Amino acid sequence: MENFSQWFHDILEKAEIIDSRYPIKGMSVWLPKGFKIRKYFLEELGKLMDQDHDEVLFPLLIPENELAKEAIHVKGFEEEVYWVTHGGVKELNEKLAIRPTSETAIYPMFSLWIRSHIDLPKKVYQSVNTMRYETKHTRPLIRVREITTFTESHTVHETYEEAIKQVENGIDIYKKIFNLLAIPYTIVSRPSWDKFPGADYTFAFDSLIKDGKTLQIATVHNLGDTFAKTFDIKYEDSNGNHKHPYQTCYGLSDRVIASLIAIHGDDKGLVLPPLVAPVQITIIPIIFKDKSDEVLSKANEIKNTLENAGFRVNIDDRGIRPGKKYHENELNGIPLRIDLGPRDLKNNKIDIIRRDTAEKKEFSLDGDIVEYINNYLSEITNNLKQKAWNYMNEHIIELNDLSKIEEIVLNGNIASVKWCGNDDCGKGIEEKTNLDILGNLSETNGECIHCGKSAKYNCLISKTY
Ligand code: PR8
Repeated sequence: MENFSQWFHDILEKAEIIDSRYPIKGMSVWLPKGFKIRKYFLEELGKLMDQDHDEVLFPLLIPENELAKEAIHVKGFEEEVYWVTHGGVKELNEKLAIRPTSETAIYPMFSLWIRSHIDLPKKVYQSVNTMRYETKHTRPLIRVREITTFTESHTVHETYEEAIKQVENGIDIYKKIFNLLAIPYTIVSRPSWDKFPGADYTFAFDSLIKDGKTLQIATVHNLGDTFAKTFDIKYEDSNGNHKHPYQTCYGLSDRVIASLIAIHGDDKGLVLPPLVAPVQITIIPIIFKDKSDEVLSKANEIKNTLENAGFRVNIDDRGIRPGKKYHENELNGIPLRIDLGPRDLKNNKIDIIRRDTAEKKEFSLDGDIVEYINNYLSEITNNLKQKAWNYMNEHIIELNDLSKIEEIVLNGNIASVKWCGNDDCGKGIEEKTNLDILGNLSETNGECIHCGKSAKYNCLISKTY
């Protein structure tokens, strides 16, 4: 993959994920294949979210006065908000913001819903579209102006400790979904200048893309009681005292789909983790005139068995050359291909070819095909996970010399350095190197790579999207 940017652009088009020719910058059309990947992703995420949150659906529009209430928050989004100013030809009395995120839509309602400590904790989420007038270079799925797959969670708690705990829970949920998708990640606490606007602190998941840049794929924020104070959210505790609760929020987006395409794909096309593959197994009947009925009926029998067990199966019996079918299946990232010809019928076996390694195995149809395929798909997910984690870990380089950092990072790596944690020093590093401090990975001691004072953190530095 010589030129990642071109590869990514081409794959979205060739594998029919999205059509980015929609005539508004930063907005694309989800095509049927892409939409299915998105749907299976959202279903799995929904299952995880539903275990501990209630799903809700808030309106798209936010009154200007609500958006403006939280000063730091509104400042952070000032340049990115789309406004609705007219209803038909009539100018609205109050401008309405299209949600860039939903704190200021949800929290005024929380203030109506939350009365007593028995209403807490409250944990809700929604999967919606949001709009941000991004000023940086837009890219399909990666930096869009209409974020079509924004799953945002908002929680409210009696104590700060509970909010801290909820931040950890949010992190755990995201670890689970990324593990299911075989996406490797680093988790850091963002430096103060890169926190979510209005948050006490922000944890972020980043993944390393093949062009050497990191992509922020999820964030988890502790909001403290800042928003509760602004939106007058109060509860009565068990002693009858009225208090402001503590809040968290966390979210992820279309970028997760971008990262799974970018991380696992290869020169032949998509390589999809089985969980989100629109088709998990494709059966290719090798048809000769006299035997075609028998081959097709066996193919259908296998398809039915596998479908009844819950797999997504397709028989590719189009009248085109098998070579062309193989090529298309590879492009579409279908995890397993089954070849079935008259000779296989006679020997009561099939050939199974996996997309991730191109390995071909023979399977005797006397065996339990459901169990075999199930195990094989898990093996594929595990292999994708292992490969992707190895790649990322090999590209995290520990450094103690600031003069080498640009070369190392611009060669496609993430640098891990010791840092004092001081804002001015950190911004100094960013200015000198023209790179980005991702944030703190863990605590440490020793010497700061920049100012030489005592170091507090192992800190990651990269070129970010
Ligand atoms: C919040 N409030 O909003 P966050 N295109 C694609 N993905 C994007 C874009 C974009 N333009 N902007 C952000 N994301 C909090 C938490 C409710 C939920 C993705 O946080 O602003 C990024 O992966 O960090 C980002 O981490 C995630 O949405 C959440 O957005």
